[in-house]
Amino acid sequence: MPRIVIMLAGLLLLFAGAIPATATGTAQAPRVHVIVVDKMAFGPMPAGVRAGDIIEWVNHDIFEHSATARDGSFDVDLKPGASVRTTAKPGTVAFFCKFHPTMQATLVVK
Ligand SMILES: [Cu+2]
Repeated sequence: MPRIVIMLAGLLLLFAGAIPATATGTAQAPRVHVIVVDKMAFGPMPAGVRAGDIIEWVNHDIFEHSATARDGSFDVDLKPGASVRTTAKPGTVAFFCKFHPTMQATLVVK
């Protein structure tokens, strides 16, 4: 009898801990979004990026590139084959490559 009471109490504690995180959605872990740079262009922009998520910039080209925000919020140098991680800040940010200014894209972070 005491054993089953302890088990039930344990189950209740488990559920009590789990419900607030899933119900409010505030405890979501940061996600990683990959942006590939290849053939002198930024690949498709990830959808659903939230503030605090990780952006992983991956350069598949044989040239050095950068991802340089026009508002100065990030400036990532990408050697050939390199990958660099940054943390997403909220906003809509246009960015370009310092070495090839015609390479441009816009990242949306909610
Ligand atoms: Cu470039």
